[in-house]
Amino acid sequence: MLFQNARIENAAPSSFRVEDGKFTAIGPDLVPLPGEETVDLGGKLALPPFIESHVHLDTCLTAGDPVWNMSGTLFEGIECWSKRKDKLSPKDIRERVHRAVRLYAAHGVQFIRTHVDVTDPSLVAMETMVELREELRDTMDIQIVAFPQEGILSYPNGRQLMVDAVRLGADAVGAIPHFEFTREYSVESLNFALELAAKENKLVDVHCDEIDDEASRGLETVAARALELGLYDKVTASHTTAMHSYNNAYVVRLMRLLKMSRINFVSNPLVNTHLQGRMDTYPKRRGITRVKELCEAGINVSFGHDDIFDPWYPMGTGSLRDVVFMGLHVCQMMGYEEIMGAYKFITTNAAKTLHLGEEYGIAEGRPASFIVLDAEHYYDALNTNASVLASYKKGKKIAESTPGVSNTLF
Ligand code: 17E
Ligand code: FE2
Repeated sequence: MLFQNARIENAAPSSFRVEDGKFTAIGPDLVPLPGEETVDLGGKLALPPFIESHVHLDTCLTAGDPVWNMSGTLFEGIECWSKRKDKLSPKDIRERVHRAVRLYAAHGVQFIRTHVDVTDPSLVAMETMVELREELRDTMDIQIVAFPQEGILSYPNGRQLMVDAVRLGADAVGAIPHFEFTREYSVESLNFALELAAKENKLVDVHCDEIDDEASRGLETVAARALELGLYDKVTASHTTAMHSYNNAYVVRLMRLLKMSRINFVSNPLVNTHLQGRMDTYPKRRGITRVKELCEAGINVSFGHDDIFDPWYPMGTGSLRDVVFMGLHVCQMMGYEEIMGAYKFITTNAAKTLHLGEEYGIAEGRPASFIVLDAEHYYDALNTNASVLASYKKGKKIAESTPGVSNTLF
């Protein structure tokens, strides 16, 4: 099948051929082979599929059940979730994850890294998510992080639960240093998590310093261990909101280590704009990690949604456009080139974090997975909240949408 007249990643119109679920040719001068089916993409923007590099699918769609988060803080969210955990069952998890995956798919997402809370002696969410990862394989690639929401050292039997979760099939090991009881526990929990990952050949994704405390310094331990254990870019630091509040002298010292360690960052600008700064009066901190400076230093950063309608965030439709839109505002990255290239936060940069390798990208020989947006370039797509007209995964259309029409009556 020949797809014609597509602006691939903001470039001039071009064509690409898809055979047996792969891209077999890409270029402006391709002509249909005898009898070949053609699809005219009408000069619209084609991108590699969107990637959700940070979400909690096990908690999604539970806001207000059994209680609403009234303070809007991360810590009250954790309390609310602790109450909801008692009601978890395979049926409840399956139903919510299926709904969330459909929301994402309609918005052009084909890959999700989900954190799954393993501070639960039953590990029911982990077991169910491992099944769902298999079941949903044809429509959504899911990567699972064993996430100790209530701590590794500060939760009963926390270490063993992490080991069990990895045995059940987690792809990555998590940690939450800023939630551990003490600074010593926080360092020890990170040593434990990264050593477990090194031993079991897993990726790492740490909820790292998600607090407005300038003394929260889990990140330096994550980066140092990533370097010393040779894990490098297998390691990701998510949130890192305390970095917003670090003093500049410390950040300059830290940057050297971050570059040497080659770790990835995931920032969640939509949710952390809502959760952070809650103990401030005025001025209130934005509480987002230093995305602009990390990018300028050549460090890989992607953006995640983090939550869809759960104890930490009472909104969300599964559209990563909202995440990018907020991210560019709050990080003050609104230069022309920055806006035009911002899709990379939810495509190629996220692909690096997830280690998708040759499985991802519009290039000959790779799986023919791509999306078509109702715009000519990403600047316009972002600004107009353009619909994802079509989403193809390995050559098969898995979602489509018809843009709404508004008329002025004057
Ligand atoms: N849990 C956590 O520790 N931090 C978050 N941002 C969410 C869950 C959503
Ligand atoms: Fe998170």
